[in-house]
Amino acid sequence: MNRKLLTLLCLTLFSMEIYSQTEPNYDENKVPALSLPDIFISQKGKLIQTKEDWEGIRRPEIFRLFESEVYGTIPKDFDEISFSLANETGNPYPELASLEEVNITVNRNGKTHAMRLNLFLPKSGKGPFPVILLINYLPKYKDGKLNEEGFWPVKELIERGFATASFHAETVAPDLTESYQKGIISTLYPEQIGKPDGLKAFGAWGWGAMRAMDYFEQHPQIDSKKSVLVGHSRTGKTALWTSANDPRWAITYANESGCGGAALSRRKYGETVEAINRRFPYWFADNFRKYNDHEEELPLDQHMLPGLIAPRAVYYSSAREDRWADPKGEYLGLSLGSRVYSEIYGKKAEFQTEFEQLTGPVHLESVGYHIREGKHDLIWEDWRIFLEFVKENL
Ligand code: GTR
Repeated sequence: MNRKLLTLLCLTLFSMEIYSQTEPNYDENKVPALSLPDIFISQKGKLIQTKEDWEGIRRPEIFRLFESEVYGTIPKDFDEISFSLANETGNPYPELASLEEVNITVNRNGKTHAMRLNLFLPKSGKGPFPVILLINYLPKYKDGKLNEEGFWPVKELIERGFATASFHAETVAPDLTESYQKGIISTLYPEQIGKPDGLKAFGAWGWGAMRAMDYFEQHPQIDSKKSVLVGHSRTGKTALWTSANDPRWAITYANESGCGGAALSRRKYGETVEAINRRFPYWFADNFRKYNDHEEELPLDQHMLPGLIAPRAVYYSSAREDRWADPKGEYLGLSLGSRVYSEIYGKKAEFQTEFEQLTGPVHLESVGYHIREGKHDLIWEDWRIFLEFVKENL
């Protein structure tokens, strides 16, 4: 390569690097005027007003757009699944709950992957119990600890009559650019590698949640029809996409899921499509990178995601100081998306309050939201408010 060309290349790479490090926007005045794709106009221009047209035409279209342009495919097929119990970790709540450490083993085309699910079942009360699953993105806890109070408040959930389970996302697909394929992707679904809409880490974690549901469905002490899927931040995004793929979840809760989850991409407030794709190129489908700094070219936006879960219940929450996740964009995504609940399914799900005027949680029929003070985290306060919604909607 001649020197001139090399200098030009270096300059281009340098300016791309500078560009990618530009400060996030936190100024409402700099948020672009929103022009969002219409949830109720089909690709052929048909106005969608009935449940039949929604479920027969528009929902499948929107689902396919998210699958191909944002999250990638979650393959549903495998040859065999089996469950066995291990006994490796001490039960932190022996008085309150029994603990099942479940190895879920899945075979496909002669290859095997095993993941670990930890399930607590209440000792008091009569089952079958409703169940809450947390997709835990934190690495496996040291010293064999199973949970972290607040983040996964097992004791409080058990005391309220829930069975509750969790798995570490990394046991299905590592949360790292270099090794995310090392879980189920290279073992069970290698043909997905290299496809622009192939299985990536979010899809793999969602697949893990589906296998947990397979376990719940055959468990005599679990009422799998009363099931709640919970994720925080990156696994909040995952939970939403999982539930769009798998109708077995009665309630889906995404806490502070932000960009690529609850928040509208076109607002470009806080984390942007480009920022997330650069830092986490293995979370979303490769196709999603086409929209780096070109959000306006997306054939969808995140307000179309709740509609894929409807009429099953969906819940979002934000933290006031978590500007990176764009609380207002999360609220707008849900309030606009709730039109599927109200207009197609006839639920009382209209949001009446502007984001700036919110004074407390908004719990409607099958759709709910809260914002709390403080920083990006999943804490007991989030669970406590969310559980009120669960009580009303399960
Ligand atoms: C951030 C990322 C967010 C969010 C978060 C998390 O670094 O930019 O999209 O998912 O991680 O998972 O805690």
